[in-house]
Amino acid sequence: MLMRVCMIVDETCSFFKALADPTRRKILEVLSEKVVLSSKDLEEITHKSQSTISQHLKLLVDVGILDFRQDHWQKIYSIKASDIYRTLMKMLETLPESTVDMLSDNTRLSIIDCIRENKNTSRDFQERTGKTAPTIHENTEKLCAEHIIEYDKENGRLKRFRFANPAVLDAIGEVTQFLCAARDQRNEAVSRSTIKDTLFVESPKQPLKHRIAIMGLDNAGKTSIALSLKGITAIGEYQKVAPTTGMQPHGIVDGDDEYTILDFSGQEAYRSSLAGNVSHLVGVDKIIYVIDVQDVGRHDVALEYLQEVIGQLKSSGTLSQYQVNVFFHKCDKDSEVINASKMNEIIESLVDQISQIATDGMRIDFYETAIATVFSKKKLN
Ligand SMILES: Nc1nc2c(ncn2[C@@H]2O[C@H](COP(=O)(O)OP(=O)(O)O)[C@@H](O)[C@H]2O)c(=O)[nH]1
Ligand SMILES: [Mg+2]
Repeated sequence: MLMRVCMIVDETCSFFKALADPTRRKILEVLSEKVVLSSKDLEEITHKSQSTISQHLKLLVDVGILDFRQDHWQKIYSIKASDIYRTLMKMLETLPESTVDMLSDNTRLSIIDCIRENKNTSRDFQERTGKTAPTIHENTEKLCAEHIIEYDKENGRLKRFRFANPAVLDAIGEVTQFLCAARDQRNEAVSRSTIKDTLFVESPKQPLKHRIAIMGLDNAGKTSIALSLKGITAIGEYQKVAPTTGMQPHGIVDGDDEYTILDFSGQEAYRSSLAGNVSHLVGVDKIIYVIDVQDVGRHDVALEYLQEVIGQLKSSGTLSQYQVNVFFHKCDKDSEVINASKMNEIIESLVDQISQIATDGMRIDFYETAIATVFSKKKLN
């Protein structure tokens, strides 16, 4: 069986936490029978105050299991992920209610995820979670006591854990798939709104066809940015990115707007010919200049190249036609290479240096950018 599973333990944990509360479970139970109800109805059924109920409803909407529509002055709720709800109920036919509590814990979910990958010893769990042996022991004991996992007693000193009840595995598999799909959708929505924001060109022409040049050193992330604006969110696509040779156009249509992103190679040989001949940039509305903030050793070269391009445009008398955006790229949120304060320091210094290169009357804006891809993995059994 080919199964796509996301490793999103935190989100899975929040999902089960949302289900672990008796009032919220009651809300779901009622909605599973009545299909749609207003918050007022739910207040009456659960005998809870309006503010309590609305907090519970918000949480269930946030994790994606409930949906609502506004009907005049009130909200009407329904179960959005009814398949998942049914799978969860099926799980609870064979297991106690407390199973849901068991699954709303990061350490225990990570242990379960390890077993799913056939990494089934305490040592595997310690490695995955970074938790101590006693903590792992305590949690495996709890999972065993609830009959979620079990192990062979005769199997020497090394315990190998496995699932005791396939319904749990089904439920978790379905929940993670659901959460993965929701995350993909969110990323796509973000990337769509980002298109307009990123590629927006002042004083739009008729018809609305824009040309945008994306430039910078090789490996700065130019092609990845173009791909992400095209709405490609799968990490595999980014790993496959080969160095661009020459110039590669990417077409993007967004409503009435058509954009052509000219992805210029940043390899040395091509850079010098491009900087020396700016006729490549005729008809371009906007230049996005990408600098890899993490590639500190090549910042001088990156600034030199930018200076050359600006110098050429200035001497051809066309500089004022261009909007220039500088992207400080690979500003990864949790970068292991550079910490946040160092990153800020680097960016401040780059802004200073570029401001000196930029001449008066030039339209130049600075942005921090990063591509956050969905972490997913494939299991082939
Ligand atoms: N850490 C990090 N890596 C990135 C980011 N964007 C792109 N990359 C990686 O940077 C490398 C170079 O990207 P690519 O788009 O080929 O750069 P180009 O040569 O400028 O077109 C690839 O391995 C990308 O996966 C980002 O925001 N953060
Ligand atoms: Mg490229």
